Amino acid sequence: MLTFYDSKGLPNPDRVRIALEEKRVMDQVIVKQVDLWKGEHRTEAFKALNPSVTIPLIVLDDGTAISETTAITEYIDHTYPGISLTGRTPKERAVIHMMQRRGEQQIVDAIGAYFHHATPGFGPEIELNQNKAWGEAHLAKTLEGMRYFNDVLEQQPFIAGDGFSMADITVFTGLEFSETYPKVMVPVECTALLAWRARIGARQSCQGLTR
Ligand SMILES: N[C@@H](CCC(=O)N[C@@H](CS)C(=O)NCC(=O)O)C(=O)O
Repeated sequence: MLTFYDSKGLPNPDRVRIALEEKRVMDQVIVKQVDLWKGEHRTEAFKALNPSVTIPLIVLDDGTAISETTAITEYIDHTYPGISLTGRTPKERAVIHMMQRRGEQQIVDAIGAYFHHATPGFGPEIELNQNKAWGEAHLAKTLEGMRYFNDVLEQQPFIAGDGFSMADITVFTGLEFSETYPKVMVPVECTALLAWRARIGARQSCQGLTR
């Protein structure tokens, strides 16, 4: 059975959990919750599995450990039948990849930099190299990203076009984290983004994300 090192309520592991839920395979997975506030990812045992010291991580039956969210979700999408999350044709795959990368850069990673550098983040024992100016710059980047995705969703129903994909999951989890932890809200004028978020949030896979 696949083992999934999770940390509920954080965007990158949430992306993996939603992908597993979309594939309806949570019952085929062993889930291990890792408390990042307690530094449980900084142990030597975890570092041996993932030298990047980040969650999510999956470990396959043969012992192969895979980190990096997009690598994990590619594995999940190609291992289990059902809905396609990363695209079927070369064009779909490229567009989803591109939009997902924009979602990471402009929302997930940007709000993460704000959280880690300009707020207490995971606390003083974990946040050892804070740079407030760097964090504040990423707050501005996040808000710019929200406006960019609002513009995208004024033109099309989903982040990567006509169908639901990993790109939706990525942006959705970034917004959930943003509003739950550093409390950065989607601007009210971003009506297309807010309407899309309500639609995505109604999916069964997206229920109960907070810790
Ligand atoms: N590039 C990695 C980033 C993963 C990442 O940063 N995960 C966060 C949780 S959302 C984490 O583990 N942070 C640990 C820390 O900041 O010490 C991926 O795509 O999986």
